[in-house]
Amino acid sequence: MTRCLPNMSPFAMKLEMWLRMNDIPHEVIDHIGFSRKKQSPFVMFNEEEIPDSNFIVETLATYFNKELYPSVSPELKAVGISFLKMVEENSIWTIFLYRHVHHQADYKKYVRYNEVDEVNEAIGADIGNNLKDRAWKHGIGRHSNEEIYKIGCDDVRAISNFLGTKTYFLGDFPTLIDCTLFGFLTQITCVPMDFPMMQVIREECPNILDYVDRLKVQFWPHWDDQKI
Ligand SMILES: N[C@@H](CCC(=O)N[C@@H](CS)C(=O)NCC(=O)O)C(=O)O
Repeated sequence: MTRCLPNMSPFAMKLEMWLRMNDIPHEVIDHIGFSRKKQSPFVMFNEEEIPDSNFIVETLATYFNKELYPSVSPELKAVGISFLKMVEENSIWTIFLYRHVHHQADYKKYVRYNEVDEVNEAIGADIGNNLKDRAWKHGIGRHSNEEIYKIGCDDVRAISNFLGTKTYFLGDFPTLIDCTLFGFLTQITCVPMDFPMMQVIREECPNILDYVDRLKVQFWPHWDDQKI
């Protein structure tokens, strides 16, 4: 198996990035399991389980007196929230479908759920079937593969166009949307599968590669030691 990322969950990557960005002490537990809402990530905080990356950051932001969108205007905050919803409710499906459903065999090179080969295989197939079913109910699963990738590529172009030459997505200060984007984009840029979205990034959106690198260098200095 080739290790390429600290975590193969974009939502866990987003959460860890936010904790790092805000200097909140934490310990990452390598745990294949779900919260009471049957999703990951979740945190144990003051002996209480908090599921869902957005509810987690809201709870911790209140407790540690942090702002999710510090130093930005209400208009820019609205843009940040809109892109966050686009990525988390729409773009993310295009990666999940590409790797877990359309290219399950290839994806096995980069992720391992269990030491036992047969169990690993069965979990991978289960995740693929579950995602296919959920994608159909969401609606995106009703499109052809090409249409799904077009949706992903268009979202990537929108991210690149809005980012432009700015340091962070909303300007001079890092905010929650940078964490969501980092979690999403690294699943494409760091996993050497032939994502159509990666082709767009390479050919049309070099600013995305610089942006991801910038965030990595600033907030994740020991990245190479933490790839799983
Ligand atoms: N809104 C949730 C989404 C989390 C999510 O979709 N996590 C994925 C793993 S990356 C998951 O648990 N999928 C299993 C499922 O939804 O059944 C959050 O922000 O934490």
